[in-house]
Amino acid sequence: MNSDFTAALRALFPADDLYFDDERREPYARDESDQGRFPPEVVALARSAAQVSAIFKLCNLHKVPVTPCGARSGKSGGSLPIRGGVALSLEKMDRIKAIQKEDLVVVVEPGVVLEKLQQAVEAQGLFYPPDPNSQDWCTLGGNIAENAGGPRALKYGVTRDYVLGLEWVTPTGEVMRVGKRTIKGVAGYDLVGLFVGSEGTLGVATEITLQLLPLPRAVKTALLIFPSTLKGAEGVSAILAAGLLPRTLELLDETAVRAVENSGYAFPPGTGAVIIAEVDGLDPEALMNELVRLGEVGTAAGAHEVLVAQDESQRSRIWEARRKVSPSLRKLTRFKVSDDIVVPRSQIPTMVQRTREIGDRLGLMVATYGHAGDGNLHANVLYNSLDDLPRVHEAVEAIVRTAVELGGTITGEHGVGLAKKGLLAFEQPPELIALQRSIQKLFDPNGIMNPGKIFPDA
Ligand code: LAC
Ligand code: ZN
Repeated sequence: MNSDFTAALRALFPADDLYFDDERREPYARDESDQGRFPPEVVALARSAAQVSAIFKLCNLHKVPVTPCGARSGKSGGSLPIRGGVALSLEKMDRIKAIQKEDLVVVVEPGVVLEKLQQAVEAQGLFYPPDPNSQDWCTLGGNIAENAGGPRALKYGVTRDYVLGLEWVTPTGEVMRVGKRTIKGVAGYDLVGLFVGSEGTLGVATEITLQLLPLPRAVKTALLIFPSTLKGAEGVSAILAAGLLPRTLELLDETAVRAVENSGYAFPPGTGAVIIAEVDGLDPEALMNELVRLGEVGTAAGAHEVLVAQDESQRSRIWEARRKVSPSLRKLTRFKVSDDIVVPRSQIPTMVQRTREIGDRLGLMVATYGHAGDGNLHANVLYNSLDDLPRVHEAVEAIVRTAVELGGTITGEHGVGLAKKGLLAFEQPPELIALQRSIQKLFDPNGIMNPGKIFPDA
């Protein structure tokens, strides 16, 4: 970064919105991916699309890499400035601009924290379902960049399904509106579909138009207790095959259960694995019937206990246990790699079994949990010594290959980012990767935008 670049940057941003000092740059060197520390040379806090456009133009002129970020809650390293340069944070663009109740639409800036949006729309009887399980700190811009999913995707789909339109700044600094603000609309290519999930490589959203749903009037949650992980996985398949559509079907395997117990949560004696099932709708009585039916199917598949949350506090206790999984696993061993594979739903028991076998074969502890109803499992490889790393990489590769073999994918919601760019070729042939690289080149001819992500190194 030369002095001309820094001088031009200082002309674009007020001094308070540029961090050059070590202390304030440090947090921008990390995210939730455990991929390492990559400090940017400068952090710039954007407050408008015009500034974003100007900084992208400047970065092109001086060939300086720029990596967009928000809350840095991502799990694949998407927001890590691995080539230094600028970390462009959208965190200060945090206004909810409009909630249009009659249109069931909300317009937000990218730095809005998801929970703030959820609370604002719920206060008006509206509902925004996607929630990657970090709602108290993740931002909408990051949700868009990664196409975030989460527990409720089973019934309600993922972020992409709610994005109607975007104000988008391309890597060369053009500000454009893509998409629409109506439910239907097919004019031109689906650029919203291209941009959502582009992991910060094709530009950034500076305004987001989302569709909403009416808020379900009733929600009921149950904990199904199984003697073993395999029985739990079979329970998931059985529930789905019975034609039930709960809004969540989360599975915690034996290791995940143990980790959560270590953090102070008590499951009934004999708990091997658990399913958290949640149903929602308009009529509480119909809902209770649905949950009873779900419990019967679960019991037939091997659940020895079904506990239904009797009130909101019991319900939030259950979800607290679920939210604790990832941090609790982190405490079991010194290190962990968290995976995010998806398999067709019929293959969930096979995937769970094979993951266990891979861990056993390599002598590594593996915990599997997650959005089993979607076939989306977070397989975490836990280890204590950096000497284990070759085996850990072997395990991750084997898990990912198995998912692809079973008809699945290498990532369901965390993205490829830095963590999995070496694994993309397991799933996609060279021609497909080449086509995507050409799209990237079209948008970002100078390769300044979040370089080194998604695609394997040449
Ligand atoms: C979860 C995040 C890690 O499901 O995706 O907890
Ligand atoms: Zn998840």
